Amino acid sequence: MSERTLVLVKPDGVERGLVGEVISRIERKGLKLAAMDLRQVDRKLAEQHYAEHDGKPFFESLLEFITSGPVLAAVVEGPRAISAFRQIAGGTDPVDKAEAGSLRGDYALEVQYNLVHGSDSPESAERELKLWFPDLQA
Ligand code: RTP
Ligand code: MG
Repeated sequence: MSERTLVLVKPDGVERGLVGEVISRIERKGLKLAAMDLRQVDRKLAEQHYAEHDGKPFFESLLEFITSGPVLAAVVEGPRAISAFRQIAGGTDPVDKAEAGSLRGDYALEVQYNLVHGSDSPESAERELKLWFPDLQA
């Protein structure tokens, strides 16, 4: 059964020219792009997207970072797309958690500048897809 996940290439990844690398790995894994959009994230969308982290010490700098430059937002679909993309991304901390061979393991050093986002569960995916792509057909 196919599922959908929200993938973001964060401002660091766009700035460093790694959009193609991210898309390439998604496609090579066998996942499909259902929608894609380069956009500037405003404070409101950033707060809604990262609502679960409200109150944490890194929340404010996370909002500043995600609104600091264009973000590539994509809807990615395929069998087990949510877990499959989390595997491609690697763990949140790019050195201690992300394995070599993952995007974060290969291209990132600091936890805030960890290149990509992927929804972490079916519930998160549903919420985030509504937020970022409200007009997307089911
Ligand atoms: P994401 O939501 O961006 O896909 O990342 P994730 O699930 O792997 O990690 P999550 O726990 O949801 O954290 C969201 C983002 O917040 C930043 N962060 N900074 N300074 C810190 O300790 C810290 N911890 C998390 C990262 O950019 C992380 O991706
Ligand atoms: Mg997360």
